[in-house]
Amino acid sequence: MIVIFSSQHEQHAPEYEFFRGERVPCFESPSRAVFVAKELTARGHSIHAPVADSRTILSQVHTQRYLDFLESSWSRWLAVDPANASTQPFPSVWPVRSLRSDIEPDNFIAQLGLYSMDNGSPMVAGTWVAAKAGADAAVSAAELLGGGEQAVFCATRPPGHHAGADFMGGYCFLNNAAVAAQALRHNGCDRVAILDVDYHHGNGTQSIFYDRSDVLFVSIHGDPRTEYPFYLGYADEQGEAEGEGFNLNIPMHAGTSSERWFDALEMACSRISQYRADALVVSLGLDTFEGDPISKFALRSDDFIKLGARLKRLGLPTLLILEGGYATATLGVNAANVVDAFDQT
Ligand code: SP5
Ligand code: ZN
Repeated sequence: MIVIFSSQHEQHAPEYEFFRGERVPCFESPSRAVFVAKELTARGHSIHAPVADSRTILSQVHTQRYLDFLESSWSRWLAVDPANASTQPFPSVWPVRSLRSDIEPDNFIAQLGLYSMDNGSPMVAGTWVAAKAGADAAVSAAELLGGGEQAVFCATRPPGHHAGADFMGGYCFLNNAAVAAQALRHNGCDRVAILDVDYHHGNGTQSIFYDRSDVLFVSIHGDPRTEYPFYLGYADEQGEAEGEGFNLNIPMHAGTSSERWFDALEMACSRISQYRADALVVSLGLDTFEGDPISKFALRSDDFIKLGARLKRLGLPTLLILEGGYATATLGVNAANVVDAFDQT
């Protein structure tokens, strides 16, 4: 399988995030992509840099004011105080219910809160360049599918599925899976299905396509009653307006066995088959792994072979896009297991 990978990812290397009030090293680290690229290379896959410019598609997925904010964030952060060069910006105030989010504040910290769902997306000087390279990879992969390729894997970081039209969150800045789906639509697919198997609900992707029937969103994830992102991902969210019936959430309790997880995958696949999609985008989070440090499902490395084989059986042109997965040393094996099973089934 063709793998798209940009070395620009390493420019996004924040030092710390917050956990229970303490600074801790970021779970979402450059070594994740290094392990993935290394394992795929060892198994004989060819690795290509992105060639497309995602700007046009990005502006169909995200608002222009959010894109402008992201691209200019680091210089705005330095404008607050040049000494900020050695620190990371974090939001500290958010426009929740009864506060106004329609007015663009001048204050950078106020903008940070306006364009964030949490304090979980640490930024550095190279964040925009790295995130943009991920979106470029998604568009490049969509173009390869258009050219007749059966499947492409984007070994992308930072991840994307928590990022909405106008906000970042959960390590995500640009929604790579949404960009991929939109690029496929742009290139002539009438119906695109997105299957999100990351441990965490893909709230950003769901919200981007919630009122659309041309992109089906199906997600299996930890029950939001107890699991991040908490405020979206319930089973009663089925889409609205045109999109009514084109959103399927399958929340599973923390601690779900791999056997039950594959039952959920069957339900997800049957909805996707029934939809008669022209192409499939998989938000391939690997934090469902039993060894993941921040998640609570129990898939073993061999289960990712089973996942790849089941995805192949859908019989659709497929873009696999890396999302979460924080058992870093095993991430390459788990990703390559999906990719190889897809190729060999
Ligand atoms: C793309 C993706 O997987 N984003 C995940 C963001 C999760 N952020 C909140 C994590 C809360 C973690 N609780 C950790 C318990 C560790 N013992
Ligand atoms: Zn996740």
